[in-house]
Amino acid sequence: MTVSIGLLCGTPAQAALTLISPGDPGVFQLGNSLYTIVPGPSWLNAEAQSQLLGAVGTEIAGHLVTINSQEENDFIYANFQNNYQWIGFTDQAVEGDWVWSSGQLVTYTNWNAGEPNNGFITPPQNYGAIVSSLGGKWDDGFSSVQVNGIAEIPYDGKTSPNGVPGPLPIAGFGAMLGFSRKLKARIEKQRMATYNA
Ligand SMILES: [Ca+2]
Ligand SMILES: [Ca+2]
Ligand SMILES: [Ca+2]
Repeated sequence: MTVSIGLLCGTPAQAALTLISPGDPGVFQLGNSLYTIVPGPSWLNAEAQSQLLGAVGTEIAGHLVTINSQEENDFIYANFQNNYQWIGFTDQAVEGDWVWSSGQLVTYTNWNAGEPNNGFITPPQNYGAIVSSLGGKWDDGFSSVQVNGIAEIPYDGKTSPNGVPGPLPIAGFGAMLGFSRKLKARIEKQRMATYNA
């Protein structure tokens, strides 16, 4: 479903988030985060798609996943087995300075042996991916790689960003199911796309 937050608050619309919930098809929860696949094909588009998602009751925009710990990496590896998928790690601004798109501090890395190698050619590899065929290790990939990403969306199930109970969902499960089917179709289409490590 799409909710205009500005409209609900009686102010000009500034953002529209598609809201997801624990238990929705393809949505997984770990602690105060929800995770789901977002379509690429590029890292930049997958990040943009992540920023269009929020959780029902919380309504804070997501990002490509920030992997903070071995526990979170194990969780992502266990639930998203699509081989090569974008995570929110990038050194696009300053070569070799890897940062999370969420702005969170780097507390954990899980690079595959020899990575990040920047690809050795131009344009360089500036975008992080988790690779299930490598046991959940990470690679830095080219912007031309066409794969999906994994989004992480803040969720506490109780409060909105200003600390008061969030608005009730204004669309039914049918609307959410329609959204999920469309998303699944797009993801399946892109799953056929090729990639290069
Ligand atoms: Ca995280
Ligand atoms: Ca790089
Ligand atoms: Ca690489």
